Amino acid sequence: MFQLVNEVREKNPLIHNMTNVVVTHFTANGLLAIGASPVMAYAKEEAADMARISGALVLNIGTLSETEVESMILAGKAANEQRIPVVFDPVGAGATPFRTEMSRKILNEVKISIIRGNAAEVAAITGEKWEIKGVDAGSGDGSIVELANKAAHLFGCTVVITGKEDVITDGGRTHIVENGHELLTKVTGTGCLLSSVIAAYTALEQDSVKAAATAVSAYGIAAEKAAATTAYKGPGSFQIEFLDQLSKISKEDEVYAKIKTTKE
Ligand code: ATP
Ligand code: TZP
Ligand code: MG
Ligand code: MG
Repeated sequence: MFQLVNEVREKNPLIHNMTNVVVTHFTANGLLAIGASPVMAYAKEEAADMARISGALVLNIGTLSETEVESMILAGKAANEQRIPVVFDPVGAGATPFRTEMSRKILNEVKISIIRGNAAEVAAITGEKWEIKGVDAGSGDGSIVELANKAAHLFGCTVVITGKEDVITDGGRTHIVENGHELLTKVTGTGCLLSSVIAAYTALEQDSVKAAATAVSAYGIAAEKAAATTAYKGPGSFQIEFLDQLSKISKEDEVYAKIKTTKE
């Protein structure tokens, strides 16, 4: 499975990120660290052209505007025409009606390969109830496996719900990943960067469940290694070490993977 980690480094896929202003720099550095090639392009005059030459497209609504969503739809449709995978991160869906509405618009107009969000965001686009505070998931009493399954069937794609445990499912096969570290919740953009890392892996692996599970586990392992030497200092040092560890992750790290397969 982790062969893919090395392949991304060897093949250096171009990843087109239409993402939010909070995480742009961190996302570009994180993608460089795993061996991918990041590009950000938003203007409606070029978004579709950039999507067409990329290995995968990321649509992230973290600081959305109506104009940006129009560009995202142009890029998404261009990617769909060329069968280029599109990853959707519905940041803050459910927090405001605008975010939920725009998420639904994107999902209606663009064929998405993978949705990656926290439980509250996935619940919001699926029409389920879950507490949300801004862009952070609150508590909910449902099962995240059931929620992910419901979303996968509803949108006909792979769904990744992250949190302490991560669920990856296409509605048929389901993996639960237990890698990661709590410090990831103290650095903004770690969910957004993960969506872009998943995009880099899915650019080279057509099996989107396998691509996403590998990406989520490798990412969590890098966080565990970073925390081992920086947790006592705090999130600032962790963030820097995390980028360093992402740049070293390789197929040899599969021994640290904690991936449970609940449905084959
Ligand atoms: P939120 O805004 O709710 O924090 P997010 O979009 O930032 O959501 P997260 O769910 O925080 O995304 O996921 C980002 C990364 O952090 C994932 O790799 C996930 O596995 C990891 N993660 C999140 N919470 C924990 C935790 N309590 N313990 C370990 N890893 C975690
Ligand atoms: N506000 C709008 S987008 C954003 C914030 C704080 C970044 C969210 O990043 P993540 O990865 O979901 O924590
Ligand atoms: Mg988080
Ligand atoms: Mg997020």
